[in-house]
Amino acid sequence: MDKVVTCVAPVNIATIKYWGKRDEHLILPLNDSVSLTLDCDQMHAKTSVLAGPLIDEDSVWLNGQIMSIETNERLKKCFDLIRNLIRIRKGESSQEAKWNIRVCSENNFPTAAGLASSAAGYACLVYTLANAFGLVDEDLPSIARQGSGSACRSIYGGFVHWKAGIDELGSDSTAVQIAADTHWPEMRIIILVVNDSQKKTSSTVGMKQSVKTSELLKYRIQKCVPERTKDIIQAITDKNFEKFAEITMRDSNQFHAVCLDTYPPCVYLNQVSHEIISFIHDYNEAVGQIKVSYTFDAGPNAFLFIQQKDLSLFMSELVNVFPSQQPNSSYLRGIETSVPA
Ligand code: 2P0
Repeated sequence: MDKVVTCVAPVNIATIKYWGKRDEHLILPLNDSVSLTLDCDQMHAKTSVLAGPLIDEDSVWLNGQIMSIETNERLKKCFDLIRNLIRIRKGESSQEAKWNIRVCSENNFPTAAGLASSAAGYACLVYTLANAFGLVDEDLPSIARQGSGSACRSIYGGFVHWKAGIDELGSDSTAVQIAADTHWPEMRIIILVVNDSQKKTSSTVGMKQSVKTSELLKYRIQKCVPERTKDIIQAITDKNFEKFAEITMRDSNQFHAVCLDTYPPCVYLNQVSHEIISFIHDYNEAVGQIKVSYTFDAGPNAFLFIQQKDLSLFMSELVNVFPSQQPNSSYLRGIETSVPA
């Protein structure tokens, strides 16, 4: 290979949250999750790969800083799995599996701030490596999953279902596309960045603690997620916004309830997040219909879903209530992003 291969992978926003693993090493989840992948020109990771016999060692640069591959089990695993795939597809003695690889990756948004950076990062790494070696393969979501669970969902655009699966080796734990990004052209996402600093408890650590200590997590997995997953897939298929929006809000709230039920608790939402939640419910009540919904990942930043026809009225209310970048107060920056272009 004598040329650099560059790919872009966007973040995905979960409407049914992944929280808890049944296998820490293989990154197998306890429950199904559902998400929407943003457009490539929005929040994304951009990764370039160069591989060849003349490259002296593997190296990975993330946002201008070199990463240690040897001490990063997940990064190492992704390299190993891609090399395995090369041997499977091109033969045991393939020289390409022995080449060293240089990777350079950048996010165009804050890293590790609860904005799904690892999902975009690992999806992009695996997809770019696969492209560099000419491997278009159905195994890519499973490889990306072993970098970061939610990364398997960013391999696909549009609406995506990550099936938890039951196989101990994870053969049935993979992502499938529910609908392409063209399916629901009215759908928009507004991202309100409340705080873009790195979160205190990483998702990996937080979910491990929840599995150990939260009774509510067990209830959520057995009694709530299976039916919600079925219902939200139906709502997406039918483009039933009210149903989609209600399930999304309920699932976000339950996920954060699980975080508080964890001991010691994982507190990801802050005062501004709670003000946004109240504002959305007040707004929907005032207009007499669910026109907008929220979801929060492992951080205080809000992801709002709304349809294009309702956007301008809502935005005018939003900027009234949350004027951007007020000095000396917790502020809220709005990035409006849309799905699809
Ligand atoms: C999600 N999150 O479904 C949920 C909601 C955060 C809150 O997937 O340990 O970074 O790498 O598998 O994928 C974040 O979890 O965790 C996440 P690992 P990951 O989007």
